[in-house]
Amino acid sequence: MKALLLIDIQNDFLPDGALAVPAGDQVISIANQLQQHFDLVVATQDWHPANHKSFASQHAGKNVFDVIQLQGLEQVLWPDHCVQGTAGAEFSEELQLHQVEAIFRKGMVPGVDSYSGFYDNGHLKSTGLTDYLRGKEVQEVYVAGLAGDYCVYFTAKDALQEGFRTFVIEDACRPISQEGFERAKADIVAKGGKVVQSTAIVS
Ligand code: VGL
Ligand code: ZN
Repeated sequence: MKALLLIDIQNDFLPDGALAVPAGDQVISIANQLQQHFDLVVATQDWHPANHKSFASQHAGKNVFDVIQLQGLEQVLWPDHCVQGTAGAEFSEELQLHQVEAIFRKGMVPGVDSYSGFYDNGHLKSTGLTDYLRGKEVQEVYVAGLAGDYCVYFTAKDALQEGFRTFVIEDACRPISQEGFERAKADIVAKGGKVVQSTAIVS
């Protein structure tokens, strides 16, 4: 079985959002076209409490994009984003959700960030996504969404580690930094994953 993971296609990552990913809105129509080609579609949703420690606003004297140590992990400090219950945390209104069977939320624990749909950044707690996918007999995981160099990358890396055949759908992702995305894609390929285009799936 083949699953499509739609990563964090939420208003705050779209143009005019709190943590806008350049051209992030361009993934939406591709994500919509892709869904009918999969046995299973799952979405992730970044879902932070207002006092989340990944927010620069929670650290006196720190600025957005500074890097700090947080519970022993390197942490980029972000603008406040995807705060639970706010419009910015909602999925784009243009994203089709009727085929999305489950939504895995992440980033709820204030002291630890969670880029991957599978685990927090410290790999301390599972979201249950691995067991969910195995329960549906999924062997192949295709990853798309935002941001290509953060949550897509960390999700794909964990998918590989969990033993899924893993594909990043390059044109269905947009990164915060293009350079970061190039490194991310190279790392996924080095770890045995594949980078593919949506046209190879929808045609
Ligand atoms: C993300 C930074 C902070 C993402 C989430 O979805 O890639 N990036 N939180
Ligand atoms: Zn976040």
